Amino acid sequence: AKEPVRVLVTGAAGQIGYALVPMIARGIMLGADQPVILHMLDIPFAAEALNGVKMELVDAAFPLLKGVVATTDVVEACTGVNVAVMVGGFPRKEGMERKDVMSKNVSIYKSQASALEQHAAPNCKVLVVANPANTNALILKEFAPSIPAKNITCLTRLDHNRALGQISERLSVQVSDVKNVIIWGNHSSTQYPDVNHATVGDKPVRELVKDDEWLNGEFITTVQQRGAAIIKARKLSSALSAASAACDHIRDWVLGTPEGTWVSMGVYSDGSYNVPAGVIYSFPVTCKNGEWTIVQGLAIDEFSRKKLDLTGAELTEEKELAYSCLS
Ligand code: NAX
Repeated sequence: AKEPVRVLVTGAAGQIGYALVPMIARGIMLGADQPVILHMLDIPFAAEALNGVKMELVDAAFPLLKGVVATTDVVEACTGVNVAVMVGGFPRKEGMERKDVMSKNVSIYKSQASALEQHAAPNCKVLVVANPANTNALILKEFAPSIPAKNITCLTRLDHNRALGQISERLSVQVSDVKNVIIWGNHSSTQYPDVNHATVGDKPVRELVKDDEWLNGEFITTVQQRGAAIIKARKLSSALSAASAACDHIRDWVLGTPEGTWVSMGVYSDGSYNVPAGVIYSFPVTCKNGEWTIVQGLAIDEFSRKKLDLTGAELTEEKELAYSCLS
């Protein structure tokens, strides 16, 4: 039998946490033959709710779940973890300045970076979900210098999956037949959902949709604004789809992407495609042997170029704002 993998979920008493931990315990993240031990962290205010989640995990009698650590102590939470999914953060409340929210998250991610660096298992893989996801991941990277930069990523797979979903609905085809959309840049409304290389079967999505106006307009804004549309409908932000995307992200990273398919991940930019280096930017990637590689050589037309630059500029600006919160 395989050794259990320790998976940390921060913010585990929140809504994404509640959807995510049962998926992990059922093997959706790491495979149906991979035992797991869940480490759940939240803040003292949520300790009782967190304990309730732990009780439900016990009650669900998941065969793959070999242990549960539920704690408000960041060191205990981080100790020995092989995978860390960072969902906990400070939400933007009405009337709050952007800088104030950034400042709260910078301080959270700075201290959690140190705890992971000192106590996580070697080669721990980190996925940041909490917003501003790209910049929180960057702060985590900066304050955990001994964790390889390639091990620190942020979630844009939800946006990627939303793009697949929109194309599948538009063409009335199975979502599993739509491949190779790309989310470029920031997990924010400046992200660029790109279908120029996407296919259904062996046909380009652009040829099948036959409506460039829709693809360059409404399709993009629908994906960019989908989070807001869910809040409007549910009066709560996306949770099951975010949890599912987090599982997809880690599963593909650890177990590999299928041949001929890429996915979108926020990763430490090396300046590929002439976007800013030194920020966490979402790229098309393939994964093999537990490592991601940016897909190279895709043609970028003029329309796309502007959008890659715009979202890159926003990330540079967020990086500066985050740094200004440190001083
Ligand atoms: P909730 O507010 O339901 O849950 C957040 C939890 O984090 C709470 O239980 C809170 O007590 C906890 N928390 C706060 N500070 C903490 C700390 N320092 N250490 C540990 N836990 C802490 O939010 P939820 O809807 O679950 O969303 C979580 C985060 O995901 C938010 O930042 C949200 O903006 C972000 N999202 C990111 C998405 C993405 O695609 N990257 C999509 C979904 C979601 O909007």
